Amino acid sequence: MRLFFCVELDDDVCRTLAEHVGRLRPQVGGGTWVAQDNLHITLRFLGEVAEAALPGLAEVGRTAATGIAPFALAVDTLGAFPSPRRARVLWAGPARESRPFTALALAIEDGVLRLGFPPETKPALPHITLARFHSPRDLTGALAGATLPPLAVEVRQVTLMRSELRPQGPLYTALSRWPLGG
Ligand code: 3AM
Repeated sequence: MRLFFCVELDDDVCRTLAEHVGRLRPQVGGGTWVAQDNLHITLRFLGEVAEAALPGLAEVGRTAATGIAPFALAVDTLGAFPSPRRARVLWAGPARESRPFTALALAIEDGVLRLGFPPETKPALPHITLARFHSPRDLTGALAGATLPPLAVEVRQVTLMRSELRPQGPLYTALSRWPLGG
């Protein structure tokens, strides 16, 4: 099964994001937009994982979550990977680095490396993917005029999510959740 660790978002955060994204969408045009209920912050993508690995991953999730106290992420910025001029991913996220988020992602990385997963090569930047583009798009204009209301994402738990890819978009199912701070 295809799995990833993530931070789920409260319904009100998803709703507010979806409203603002709705305004941005005509300007951006095209792209594959993430369904409101699927918005999340990825901590670590794992890919295809055998069922036998689940107990080990549960231990990784539990240990990482227990070691970090609950924290808030100020989601106040819209951005693009790898750059606004050649965007493949449009995201919302915090403008500033979040030490607790980085610590949480590193704790998970440490745990999955011990289980034998190959190392993650990309830095763990907290972001909520809003849309993906098959070919790079110039979003400098759309992003220059776009604003987000400051959103406080309360990070209270880590989720191990299953992703089933379907033609109409992925179906996410939470397999386990662990509270931060134990
Ligand atoms: O939340 P984001 O968009 O950053 O892009 C996928 C999504 O991340 C990413 O895992 C998250 C949940 O699907 N993802 C999908 N396939 C991937 C891959 N092969 C991947 N990340 C890395 N390698």
